Amino acid sequence: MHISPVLWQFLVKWLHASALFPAEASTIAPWMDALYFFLLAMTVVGVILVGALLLAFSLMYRKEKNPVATHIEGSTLLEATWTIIPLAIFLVCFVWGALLYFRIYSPPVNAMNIYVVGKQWMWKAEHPGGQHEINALHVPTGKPVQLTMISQDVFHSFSIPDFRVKREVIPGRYSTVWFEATTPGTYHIFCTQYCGTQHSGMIGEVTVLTPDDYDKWTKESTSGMSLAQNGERLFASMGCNACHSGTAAARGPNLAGVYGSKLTLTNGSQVLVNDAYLRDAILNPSQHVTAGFAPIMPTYQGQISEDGLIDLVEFIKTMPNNYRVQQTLVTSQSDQTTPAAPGMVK
Ligand code: HEC
Ligand SMILES: [Cu+2]
Repeated sequence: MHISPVLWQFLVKWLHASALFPAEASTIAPWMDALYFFLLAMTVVGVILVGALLLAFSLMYRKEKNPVATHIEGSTLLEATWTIIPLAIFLVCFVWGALLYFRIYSPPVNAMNIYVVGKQWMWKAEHPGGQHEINALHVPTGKPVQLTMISQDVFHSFSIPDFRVKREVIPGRYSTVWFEATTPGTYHIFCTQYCGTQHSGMIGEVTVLTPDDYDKWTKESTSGMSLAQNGERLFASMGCNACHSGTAAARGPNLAGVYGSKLTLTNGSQVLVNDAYLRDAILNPSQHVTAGFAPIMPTYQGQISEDGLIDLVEFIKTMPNNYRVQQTLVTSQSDQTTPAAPGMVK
């Protein structure tokens, strides 16, 4: 399926120029707009149809023409028609919307990940390379970007109208959204959930750069330490490595390679280890104990900020390649289950 490019460009450019519409600056935007226009068109057709019939009937059956009310028996054909046609239209909207929904909420595997922490009243973006930005976000064109977002206080909602993306940012839980920017330029970021007195000031700017400019920006704005390196420091300073040293004698499982794997828990259920699971495993270890281990891990609730958690998660994610805590032990590289991690299924 393809959207007629020339007509489309004309329509959208005109709407944008007349300030009726945000720019279309992501790959998903034309698809969202197509559905939007379809809904708009169906609504217009409905309004015209109902309005015209209303007018026609009130003329046809006015008092002079029709002094005595006629009793009209029902018509199955008519009933069926006005049931089936709207049903078909609604089903089209549903399927179309569902397809878009799945596309928007399942990021491609090659997406680059950027963390976003929302708090009253600002957006903080953290790039894996360690670049931090406040109320700003730099992304390249032509590459899917996934945002892993969390709130440090109340509910917020992250929205970039020009990309047609928006998602709730929730305290205590990662939510994600992804987009692929198409056009270099700057675009608005909004918080679209009322979150306190200065909610309207919780805004920012996305800067979309060409891949070359983006590389330049990445190099210029690096803070020297990647998130994973910060996480590695935390891992040592918080004493995680005491139990997660990666050795066979360790009291905790070897965390290298755990990201993306399926863990079996003591209650027999299986879980996929993603960002959310890692975060939760650190804050509520007793909620899901890995099979083969004692529930001895202390909770770190209240002892570590969302930023710190992101650093730890990023460190654990990248562990197979930089597990310096136990560099001598390379068993983590192999796929076979090490004795230290009996609960791990690849
Ligand atoms: C007292 C020992 C101990 C300390 C300290 C400890 N852990 Fe654990 N950890 C465990 C044990 C045992 C398990 C497995 C049982 C469970 O899930 O609770 C575990 C499980 C985990 C898991 C779940 C993944 C898996 O393979 O089971 C993660 C992630 C984790 N720990 C990270 C950390 C981090 C990060 C720290 C430091 C902030 C830390 N742990 C500190 C003992 C410890
Ligand atoms: Cu907000």
